[in-house]
Amino acid sequence: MRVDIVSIFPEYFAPLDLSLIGKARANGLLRLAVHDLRTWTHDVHRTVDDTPYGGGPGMVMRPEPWGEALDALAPDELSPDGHTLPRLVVPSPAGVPFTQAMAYELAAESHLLFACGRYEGIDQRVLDHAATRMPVTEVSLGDYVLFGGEVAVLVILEAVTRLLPGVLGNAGSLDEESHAHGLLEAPLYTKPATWRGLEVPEVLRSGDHARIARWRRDESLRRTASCRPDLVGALPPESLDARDRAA
Ligand code: 6GU
Repeated sequence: MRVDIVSIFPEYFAPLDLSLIGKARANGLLRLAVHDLRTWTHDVHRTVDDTPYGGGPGMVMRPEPWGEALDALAPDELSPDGHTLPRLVVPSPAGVPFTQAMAYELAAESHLLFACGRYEGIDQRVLDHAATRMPVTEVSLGDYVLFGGEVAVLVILEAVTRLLPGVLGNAGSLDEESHAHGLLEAPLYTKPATWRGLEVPEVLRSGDHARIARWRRDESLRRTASCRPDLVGALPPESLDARDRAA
């Protein structure tokens, strides 16, 4: 997968050299480039913002540098390597909620282009114009406000990269984890069997795989009902059996 990120703070993305994302980059599963938006300014002050039309607090990102950045990174002409237009992803507290389902959707794209807004946001015409040429998705991490899109891109990219084929050593972990089946994962334990007087649940040491699966299912439901009742409500009815309902 190819990923381009445009930001006025390219330094925010230093952690993308680390750990499993760094490894995915090193072995070519992820082709990532970070671009400074100010590359596409032409005044001595390299201005990217101005006051909002209609008044109000703060500043808005001017459309011209963004227009040039998107022209450069998503050119209309087909390049020699036969590329297709990217999907433009714009982090914004006003976007659609980012979910594991959307992470899978983005992981299936061949090219993502992230536009990181700062200040109050980007001039709307940038997104409207881009949408005439490529798919555009405004994405929110949740119901709170960040300074800008940079940290959101780190989150989204981590969720997406671990779904790329070949990135996770054990792809089975994708099937067991929280949100894989609309439920939160059951609690986990490792050795020692007793620690500070606390025991690992006996069932997990029983070797009875059917009992263990049933225990995990019950704990998963219990935890989800407690932390995320909204998720239990959203489960398809056929995904709950009689034992689930009793538990
Ligand atoms: Cl994606 N961006 C910003 N700036 N704030 C947010 C967000 C995104 N998601 C929640 N708050």
